[in-house]
Amino acid sequence: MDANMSRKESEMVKLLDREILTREVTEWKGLHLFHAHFSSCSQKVRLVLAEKGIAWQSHPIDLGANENISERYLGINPRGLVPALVDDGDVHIESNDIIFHLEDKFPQPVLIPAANRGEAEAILRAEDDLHLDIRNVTFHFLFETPAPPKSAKDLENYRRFGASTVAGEPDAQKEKEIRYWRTYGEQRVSQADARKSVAALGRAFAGVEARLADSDYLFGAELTIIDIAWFIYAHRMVLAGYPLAAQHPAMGAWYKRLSNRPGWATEITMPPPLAAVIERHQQRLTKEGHSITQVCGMTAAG
Ligand SMILES: N[C@@H](CCC(=O)N[C@@H](CS)C(=O)NCC(=O)O)C(=O)O
Repeated sequence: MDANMSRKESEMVKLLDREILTREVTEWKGLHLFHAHFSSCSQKVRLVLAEKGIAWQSHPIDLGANENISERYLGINPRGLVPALVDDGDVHIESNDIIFHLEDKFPQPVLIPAANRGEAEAILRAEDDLHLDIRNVTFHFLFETPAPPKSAKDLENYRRFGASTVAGEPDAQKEKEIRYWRTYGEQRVSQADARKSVAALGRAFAGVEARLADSDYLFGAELTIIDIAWFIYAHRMVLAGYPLAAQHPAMGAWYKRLSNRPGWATEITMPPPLAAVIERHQQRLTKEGHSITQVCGMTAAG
């Protein structure tokens, strides 16, 4: 993402009415979230909803079955990504934009303090920029799909369905996603790329660690959206076998504290079949000398 772009220009946000091709949602009242259980961006939004005590209706999208690139879902989010929020018939996409929308509409409890709003935007932008790294880590150290998860036909439909603009502008994001899936289908995530992604996330975590040197939360004494966002990435890395507490001790303690917060356990509890898939994959990696700690030269303790 271009560092000079503002959030509005870069992440855009609310769809124009003509871009909502699945028309039924324009009639919906209240808050509806399209999301997936094991999606970091969905987790972030669900934790915001939980912390604010907001009632919402759940519309799970099965990423494994490519429901996100069905004609119906592309008619709701032309980028084919979760989450998407429908609020009284308006469609908001991009998790960070959804969060700012929720903060403005439901200001209590405050998750984005007014004094930190600009900084929070910048941090969330940096976090969003690491999304591909989180994907690389996930698809290398958590599981690896034996067959390409999206066939050539799936990708053709991905390109074909859904509006060609987002918030009135031609949108390059969908093509980027298609390229990612084509490359992943051909070569998966190489060990070298996975290692680079772990290093990028480790550098970001060092910044988080520094913030925790003299406060319980990242903006001081109270939980904010920034804690939620980094918690989700920390959790994904822990699942990948990253020794969080050994690498970043203050962050390890913060992670443990947040894990015990009411309502957060559901976000970090893995459905048993998925937990079993991850465990099997990691046992194989370890046996081959390719686990995250072996590949990145870290001690496994922690
Ligand atoms: N920048 C987007 C990223 C959304 C995103 O990439 N979502 C992932 C799940 S975390 C997704 O929908 N992946 C589609 C797939 O796996 O096919 C946001 O913050 O909402």
